[in-house]
Amino acid sequence: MKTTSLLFALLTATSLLANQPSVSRVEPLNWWVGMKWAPLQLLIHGKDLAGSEVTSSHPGLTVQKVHPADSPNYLFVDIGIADSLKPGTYQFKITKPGQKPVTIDYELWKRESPEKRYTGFNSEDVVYLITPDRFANGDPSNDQVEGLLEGVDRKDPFGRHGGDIQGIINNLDYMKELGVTAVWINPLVENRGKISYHGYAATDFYKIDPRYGTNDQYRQLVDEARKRDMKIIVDHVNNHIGIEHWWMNDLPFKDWIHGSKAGYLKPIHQKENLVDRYGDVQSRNVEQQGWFSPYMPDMNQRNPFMANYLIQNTIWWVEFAGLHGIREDTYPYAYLDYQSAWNQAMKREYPTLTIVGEVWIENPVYVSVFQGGNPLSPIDTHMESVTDFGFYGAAKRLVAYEKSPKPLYHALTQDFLYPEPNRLLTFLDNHDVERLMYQADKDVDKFLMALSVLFTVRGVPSIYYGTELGLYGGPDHGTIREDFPGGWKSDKRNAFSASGRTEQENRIFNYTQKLISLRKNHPALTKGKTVQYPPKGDLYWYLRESGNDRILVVVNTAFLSKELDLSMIKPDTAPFASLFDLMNGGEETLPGNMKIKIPGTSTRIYQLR
Ligand SMILES: [Ca+2]
Ligand SMILES: [Ca+2]
Repeated sequence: MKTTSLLFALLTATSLLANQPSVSRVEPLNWWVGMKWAPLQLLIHGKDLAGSEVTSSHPGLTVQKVHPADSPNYLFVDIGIADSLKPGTYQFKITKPGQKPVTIDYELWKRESPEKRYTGFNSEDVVYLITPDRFANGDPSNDQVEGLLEGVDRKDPFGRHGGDIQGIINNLDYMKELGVTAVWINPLVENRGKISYHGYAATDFYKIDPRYGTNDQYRQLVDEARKRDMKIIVDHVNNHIGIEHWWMNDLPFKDWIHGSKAGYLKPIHQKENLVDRYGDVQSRNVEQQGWFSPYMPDMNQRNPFMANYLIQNTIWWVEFAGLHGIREDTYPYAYLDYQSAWNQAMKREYPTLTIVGEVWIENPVYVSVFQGGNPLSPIDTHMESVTDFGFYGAAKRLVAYEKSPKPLYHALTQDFLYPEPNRLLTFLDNHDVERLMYQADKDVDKFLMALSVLFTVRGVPSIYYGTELGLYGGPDHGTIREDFPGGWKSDKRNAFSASGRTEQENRIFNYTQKLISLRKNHPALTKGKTVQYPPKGDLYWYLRESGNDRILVVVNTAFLSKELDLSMIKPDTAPFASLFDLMNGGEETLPGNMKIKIPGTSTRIYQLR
């Protein structure tokens, strides 16, 4: 009898122990007092949490609702935070009948003064895009991190090269010298998987990849940038994750992601069908629910807990680091109703933050519907800016394919489609497409001709790191994202300083620096009105005007010089008597016949005086 009781007691204790709840993760990691977003929804992950009661240690911190998940190892808990609550550490108690309760500490922080902290970016800024693994290795001690598969291998174009946050901090002064005012950095959150140096396969949304540094170091980067009057733009992904993401082995809900490792849809990258009034539903679903790659599962933002999770995570990073803007990856691939709600939530919390959505379609018709306030769009995205792939697709044709200004002229004639064309993010290259020097087939004149256009048209210009040197890159992602020369101690030369650059690199650097400075000093270029003229063969010209600041830009894509008839140009304000060549210096009085020569393969930027 005794033995049986003992056995029974032992069994009970064992089964009790098996059901003892435990907590391994609470997200968001912390929150702040005085946020607009409410209620805060905590994700609590651990073991055997289903059926638990959650209580708080303070009346100012109320547990409004505990939501069970499909997996017994999760709780989603709605929390109310009184504005009067003092920042500090509070406790939540998780209690299951007959079990020892689990207590978790949760920190509520004081918000830092919002002045300057969240100022967005606009056409007065110049954006510099960095692929952090390839820019500069400021801390070789983090190149190899225990527990992460990929170590450093600079010979492999698709491997990790060791660049990091410290490398970016070390070179902020270089960027300042060039004149850029905002830095967009490809994603820095943890990517545990293979071939993940690009950063778009997140495996932990709340952790900077240890090969780049720490969360605190990221905040330090933003602070260091702010000291230099520079802004930081986070690269964010609502659409997909990496297959090694921690929750893939224990999904909270059956519909947390679309499909499963065993079976999933594959997008056909026909984004036009999202706005096609005749588009079939099947293809649309494939586009929005397909896995971005076999290693990048697709998140289901129509699961309300997933939607809350992603919105809170974005707010968390902006608040934690004091960010100025967001570049949202693969915008059309996530549900458009969710994306719109996400944009609105961000704007409610940070009215001055700028969000630019990546819409990779080289046709303004389709890009334009993604800018907020467009009545032609099936849904108002409430998004201030979109990546101007329409401009990119046309402007690269100045130096490649047709080698003509006509596609650019035609693309700009379609600006009537955009509610705010001057808010578009313009570019000639980025981390996904061939570098400008590659497009120009190593022809420096062509390269500078196109670069001059980028810095004199409407929009927010952005360049990819190394474009200021004319880096050539290659035909694929691994080689496009080449190492910045001098970012590694063992490099033969250091192109971060003039003495380490070749003659050609210095020519391009100085030219870029001058274009940026010109843009900063001329309101006509940043916010002036545009008047463009139909191209005459290889000759194309446009006028930018803001009050008395009148700038004439002339592009000649022909090899030989061409004549421009100035009598066609009539600024709003007053007639002009001379032209001042802003890049090369020198004033020219108007010839009697009003005709000037524009050298072959060049862009001339004149101020009308
Ligand atoms: Ca490193
Ligand atoms: Ca999707």
